[in-house]
Amino acid sequence: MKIFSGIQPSGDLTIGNYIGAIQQWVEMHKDPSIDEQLYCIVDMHAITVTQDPKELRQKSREIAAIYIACGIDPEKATLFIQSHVPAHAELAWILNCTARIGWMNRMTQFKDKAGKNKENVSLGLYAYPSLMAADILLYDTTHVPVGDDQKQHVELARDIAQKFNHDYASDIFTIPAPVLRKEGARIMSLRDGTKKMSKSDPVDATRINLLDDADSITQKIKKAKTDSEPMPAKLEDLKDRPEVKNLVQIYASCADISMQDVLDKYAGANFGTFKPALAEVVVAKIAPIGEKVKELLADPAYLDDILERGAKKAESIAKVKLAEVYDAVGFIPRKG
Ligand code: ATP
Ligand code: LTN
Repeated sequence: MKIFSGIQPSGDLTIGNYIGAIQQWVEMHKDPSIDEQLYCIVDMHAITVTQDPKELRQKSREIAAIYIACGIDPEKATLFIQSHVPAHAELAWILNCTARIGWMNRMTQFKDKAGKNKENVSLGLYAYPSLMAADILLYDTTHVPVGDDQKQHVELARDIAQKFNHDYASDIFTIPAPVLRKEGARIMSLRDGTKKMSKSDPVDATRINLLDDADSITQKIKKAKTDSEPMPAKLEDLKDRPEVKNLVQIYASCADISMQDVLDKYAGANFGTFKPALAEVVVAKIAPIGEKVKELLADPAYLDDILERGAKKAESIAKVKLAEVYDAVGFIPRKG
């Protein structure tokens, strides 16, 4: 098994990114059937919407620190910055020529992000899924652990890989599969249980940031939308209570128990009891991450060294795959 995943260095990482993506990656460290794990900081994806260059640089290092603070071991996984390995952009161009416009038009994330502004967003935002396919396909990735919102993009990467292999009568690309958590693949906004919690939401109160302090976490949970019923006893009773379901989900993930375990503990309780208990488990999980990130950011040379080693390792794999692709499409190799 080969694993690849990534996060954009845009905005502050949320507990949704942690539960949906990073927590899965950390758990994968224990799986002996995994041969290779690569976790990328996808800065080239981030510039598909406007970014402040200074902030982008700072966030890219911060994400590296967050990966490590959350438990990703740089000795077990390759951590690197996407723009350090040019093969990603190079393969993305080739895949732009394999992917079909009709496939891109089906991507719901583009529709959501472009909204009514479709004519005025960047071409990069539209082409983004083929860059993501390049990220995945360069490394013979078999499994891509992501949150629910990225499933469609991984499925598109499969379609692109299959079409390329077919068009060039080759088996150059391994066909990847998305890996989603059974519970927690989609953490919702604290203010609207039908909307994904997102680091680019303009309202900070909708999310818990991984670098929030204990006070703001407690305040945000206190003000999170709920309803006037007490906590239910059965999972099916959460069906029409998306906000409550989301809080139970967050509790379960942070305390490492099932959602049913949470209900067994709090059935019949009101939110005056449940919310402070939830804040406590979230703070216990998140606060140490913030502390560790601060320590790591105080030593940029250490982080840069890990990222440089990661880029070298990633490049050595990516280069070989890109050369196979160039050969298959009919590009003449350079003499020297
Ligand atoms: P944005 O809203 O700015 O697009 P994002 O919060 O969705 O950002 P990404 O960089 O797009 O963050 O996502 C990184 C990873 O985190 C992906 O695997 C994505 O599926 C996962 N993820 C993001 N938000 C959530 C969420 N609310 N619940 C579960 N997983 C999530
Ligand atoms: N598009 C993803 C980030 C991403 C990614 C990837 C995830 C870019 N390349 C490759 C998994 C594999 C997002 O979360 N917005």
